[in-house]
Amino acid sequence: MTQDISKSIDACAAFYGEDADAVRAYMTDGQKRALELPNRGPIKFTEDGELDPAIRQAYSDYGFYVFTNVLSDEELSDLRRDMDKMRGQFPAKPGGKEARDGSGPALGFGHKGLNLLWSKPLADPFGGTPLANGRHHVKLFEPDAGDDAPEAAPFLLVGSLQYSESCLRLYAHPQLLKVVESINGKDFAPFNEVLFIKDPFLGAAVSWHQDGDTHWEADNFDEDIHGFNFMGQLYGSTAVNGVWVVPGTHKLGRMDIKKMVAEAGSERLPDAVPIVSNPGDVVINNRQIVHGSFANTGFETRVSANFGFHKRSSVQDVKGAGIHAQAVVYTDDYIKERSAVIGYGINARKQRFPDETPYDYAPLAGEMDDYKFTPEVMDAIKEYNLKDLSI
Ligand SMILES: O=C(O)CCC(=O)C(=O)O
Ligand SMILES: [Fe+2]
Repeated sequence: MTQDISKSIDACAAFYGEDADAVRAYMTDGQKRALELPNRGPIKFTEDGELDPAIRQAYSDYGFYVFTNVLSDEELSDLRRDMDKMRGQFPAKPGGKEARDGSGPALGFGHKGLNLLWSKPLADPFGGTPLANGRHHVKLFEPDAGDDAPEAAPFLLVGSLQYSESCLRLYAHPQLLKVVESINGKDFAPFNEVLFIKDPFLGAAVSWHQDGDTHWEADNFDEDIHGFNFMGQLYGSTAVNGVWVVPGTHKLGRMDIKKMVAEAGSERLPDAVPIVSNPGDVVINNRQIVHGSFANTGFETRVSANFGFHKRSSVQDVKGAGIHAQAVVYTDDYIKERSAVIGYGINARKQRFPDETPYDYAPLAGEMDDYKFTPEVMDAIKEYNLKDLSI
């Protein structure tokens, strides 16, 4: 089912010098262990529209679940086409004003909010730095990308829905939003949306971390309080290019990652497993789980279309953490404004996939006429991510 990655594992190991054998064994074993876990399969609901209890339980046990074949071939090719188009709109290098394909201004140029982030090839830009409130405690090994590598490679596109109609439509996938409802309640709230871009022999590492920032000490702390991300896979993911997670850590509170790495004797945490997926699969990943990805030293591209959701009680009247956007108190109006992209997404999806039953988002019930999707909407939602609900 999943890709044969033996060539990539060899290529990857060769970057690690004296650790080559250890890396080869870790990648090979991880890929195998991941496929043995009972946390993958199609999305299923009960007759009452709840997420299948066995899936809910497996998601709770492991902190992630791979929903297989969620995206139709049509939707997947829309997403890939948009990805190629966006790559053309990237500047040739960081900060460039012009799109590299000559189509006009570079994507995100002049935006106040986070947009396209770059990294030195194969580096770990967050690891061991104070960025993102210092949540990436250690720096991962940074393989040498070689003399022919460019100075910087695209790494993260933040606020992706404003750049791609197919990302906006994916955001409103009715089955996925039913999953959100089942876990976070009918009045669920947005989080943020990004594309993680991990090109072969260039893609940067994301050091081990937990995403949540706000509610670790809360009296009502539980495994779901910092929400989750969906990760839509445009090309699949493997042990070499994918996100690794430490199952179960999403229930344990804030983890001491430095200590975990010290005890393991290396950055290769022994209890971690990679998220292995095929193109068109969509992963649900708890934001509290210890997770990260190594630099992509293999032949396969990974692009994950991430989009996350919160319980309303986790964000309403809560002061944001300031990682993804300004740290303000999230009022009802603020959350509603940020939720407009759900309304537009639902309508955009209805136009593209008229045979599908659209998701009915309770907080916008009776107001959907205000969220008609037209091409102008893509301008109207420019910089919508300034209001990401960062907790
Ligand atoms: O995709 C990756 O490599 C990292 C993903 C991640 O950290 C996240 O989704 O929170
Ligand atoms: Fe993360």
